[in-house]
Amino acid sequence: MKTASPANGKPPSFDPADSQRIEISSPKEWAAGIPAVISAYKNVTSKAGPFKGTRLLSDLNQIEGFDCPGCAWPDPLNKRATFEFCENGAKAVADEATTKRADGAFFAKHSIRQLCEKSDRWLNDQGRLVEPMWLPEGAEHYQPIAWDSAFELIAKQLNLLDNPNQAAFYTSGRTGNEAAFLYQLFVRKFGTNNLPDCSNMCHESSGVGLGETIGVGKGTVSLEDLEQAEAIFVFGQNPGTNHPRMLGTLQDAKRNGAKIVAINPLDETGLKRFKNPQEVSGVIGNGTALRDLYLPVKINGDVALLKGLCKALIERDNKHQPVLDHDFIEQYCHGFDEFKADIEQTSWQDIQQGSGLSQALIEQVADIACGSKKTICCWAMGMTQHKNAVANIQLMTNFLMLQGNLGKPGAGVCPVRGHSNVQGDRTMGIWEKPNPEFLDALEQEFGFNPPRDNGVDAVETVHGMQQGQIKVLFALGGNFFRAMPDHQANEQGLSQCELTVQVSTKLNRSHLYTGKQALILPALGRTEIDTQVGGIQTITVENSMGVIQTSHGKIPPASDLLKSEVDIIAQLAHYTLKNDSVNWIALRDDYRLIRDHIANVIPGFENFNQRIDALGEFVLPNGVRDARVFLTATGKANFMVHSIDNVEVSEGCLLMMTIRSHDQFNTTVYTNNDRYRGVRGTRKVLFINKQDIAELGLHSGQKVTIRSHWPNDKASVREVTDFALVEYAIPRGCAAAYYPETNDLIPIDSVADKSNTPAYKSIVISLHASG
Ligand SMILES: Nc1nc2c(c(=O)[nH]1)N[C@H]1C(S)=C(S)[C@@H](COP(=O)(O)OP(=O)(O)OC[C@H]3O[C@@H](n4cnc5c(=O)[nH]c(N)nc54)[C@H](O)[C@@H]3O)O[C@H]1N2
Ligand SMILES: Nc1nc2c(c(=O)[nH]1)N[C@H]1C(S)=C(S)[C@@H](COP(=O)(O)OP(=O)(O)OC[C@H]3O[C@@H](n4cnc5c(=O)[nH]c(N)nc54)[C@H](O)[C@@H]3O)O[C@H]1N2
Ligand code: SF4
Ligand SMILES: [Mo]
Repeated sequence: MKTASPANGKPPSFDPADSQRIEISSPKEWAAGIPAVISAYKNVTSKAGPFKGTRLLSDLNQIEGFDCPGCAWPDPLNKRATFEFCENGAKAVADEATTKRADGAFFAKHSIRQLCEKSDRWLNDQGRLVEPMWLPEGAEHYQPIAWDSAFELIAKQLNLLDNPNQAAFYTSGRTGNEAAFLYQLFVRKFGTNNLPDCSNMCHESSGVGLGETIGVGKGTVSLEDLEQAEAIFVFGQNPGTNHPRMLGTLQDAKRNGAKIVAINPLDETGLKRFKNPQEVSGVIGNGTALRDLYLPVKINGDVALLKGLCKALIERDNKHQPVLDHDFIEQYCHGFDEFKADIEQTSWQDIQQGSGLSQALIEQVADIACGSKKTICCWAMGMTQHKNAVANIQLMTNFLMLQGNLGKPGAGVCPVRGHSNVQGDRTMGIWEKPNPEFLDALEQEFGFNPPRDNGVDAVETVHGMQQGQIKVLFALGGNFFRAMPDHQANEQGLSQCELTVQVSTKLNRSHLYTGKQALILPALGRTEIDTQVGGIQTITVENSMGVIQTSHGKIPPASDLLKSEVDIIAQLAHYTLKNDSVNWIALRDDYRLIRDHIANVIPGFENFNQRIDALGEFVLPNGVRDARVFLTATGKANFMVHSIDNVEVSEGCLLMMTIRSHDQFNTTVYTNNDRYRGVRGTRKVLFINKQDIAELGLHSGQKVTIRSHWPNDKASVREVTDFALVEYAIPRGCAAAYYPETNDLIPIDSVADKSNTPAYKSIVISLHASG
């Protein structure tokens, strides 16, 4: 029986020092400019030191440098500016290159119980993990362990299982292609498809939605397309914070005449005005106004809005205005008549009620769509983390199809990915539902029978652990415990596991909520030089637009004991799979050999090594983008019928979304500030409409308890306490708070239809005065 975790099963939500010094001011009217440059340099130089910090920034996103460990926004193809990074990329680099260390002495000093009391920010602030650590059953402290012993321990536990499906192998999206390919090969040779990943919490709804509609789960546009577009719709995305260099691309598009529409319950600063730090005018001038139109859609109101937008186009077309691309619909699409009939039957009243937007405003968006021959829809988590997220994605795609905006320059779908290699990990086969062609190719190349049954996704992993069906959780990066909803369900599941293993760079809460035994395996980060027997290694990643790029670590590793992710996986396989036909150690010694296998297995990677040797990057084929080929069941792009099923919010309740601040990377919290939204010193805030505050009999600044409501919830009460109300421009009935501190409010069963993504952005809450 493990006793280390705190008895109440609840991670402390916040810094004890938090909310002592709240400062609230108006949201900023422009993004980037000088404050972003200062913040970038301050971060790297203070954490990594002036010399190493400056060196790192000069290599960031350069062709011979390393790929930014931040988001998946692409770099310009075959050309780079001197400074090809943003403020938040610099923060991600600084966080990895920190000179602080969480070593054996640190763990000897702090028990698990004590560490559980610390905030996420404090944990991350302790610095890099530098030696393998082991938490024996019943122990209060992690203790150092030799690498060999760690591998032996894992191999023994894995081989003790009754069947391979009792283990699950999670991946976070920072893992490079070579490690990802090797990992899925090992997992499948071990005998399971249990490969949950952070995509399950992120763009899974995009993959599922696009797969059914256009036959490819990825975006269909390049940076050049965005620059050429005549209209760009940005749905449910906050690029000023989460993909900052996208603002530069939007600025280019705007200068070429594009109209930009922002669809978001919050009028996010980054989309208002951009001062490009790379331009003199961005430093001393007023910058560029980006969005032409802002639509304050209600949380979860996008299905209604999109149906309204399609209705406006169809109504105009019915009046013989040349609006729809009938040739495209005729030649390339399926299901138009049914779609059209459904849209015509949907009333403007339902559309207005469901979206919270007037018909007049939706007609204005339709004007922009009609004035454009090349339209792109971009989106991120505001669309994918709802119960009806797949409907969101499919209706966005259908809206584009009405005007033939797929598979032509300047037009298409653009899901903007999160982690720097989350898209590449999927391409490499990190997927619990692999397609048969991929498995066939794997079988052919490696001469084994890969398992054919689907494995578990992230939510199913928690269920599996709770039910005692999953006994080992191995995580390649990430912070599974903190990133997932419902800590109660998670802790219950994890504590029943025989073993949990985290391959990590920094300390986080997943190291504290563990199985009976736990291991921390410290890995090299993206910035660090990766030396193997065969010399210094290069890795590759795939950005959000299907471009494969190389990445070369530049600084010496934080410790001699660190291993690369490839090394860790290769040794894990070597120890676990006895007498295996694959020479794992040879693959570890020279990553080029892994790439040769990838070239043989995955379409689009032919001559992989040769191509990266020549140019350092190449573009993967994309049937929709390149030739309007739709690999769907009908062989065409499908129109999909969806009804407006808004989440039901009862009287006196609000619908809350969980969002990122400007100073965090997912569960890694850098500071308690959110510069653009005007919040300093605290993350314990709830953004809410002024009139809702008054109607609920509360007042601005007041501390409240937030309680969530879910039909037939297994937990008796889900609540977080002492949140300060911040009056904010947000539609009535809507509220917003930061992730991950509010993840406990979300039951594990609250998920998107079909994609099973946690509905992190549709939480029904009530507010209760504190004290
Ligand atoms: N600096 C930094 N960069 C990051 C990350 C980070 O944490 N920090 N995380 C990375 C990852 S993994 C990801 S997935 C991306 C996330 O990037 P984003 O998706 O931009 O991140 P979120 O903060 O979740 O923001 C979602 C946006 O959707 C809006 N929204 C919420 N609900 C709705 C809705 O119902 N409809 C509409 N139309 N909008 C809605 C919110 O107001 C918010 O602006 O960023 C990546 N990049
Ligand atoms: N409420 C709410 N919850 C959410 C979301 C939301 O919007 N709202 N968003 C969801 C989304 S989109 C995502 S993607 C998930 C994120 O889920 P994860 O990807 O699991 O979480 P991260 O916070 O990105 O993981 C951070 C940890 O990764 C490790 N790490 C960093 N770099 C490396 C590396 O190079 N190698 C290795 N091995 N480890 C490394 C560090 O130890 C660090 O502590 O969270 C999801 N959870
Ligand atoms: S936009 Fe994303 S990938 Fe580019 S520098 Fe910023 S954080 Fe890094
Ligand atoms: Mo993500």
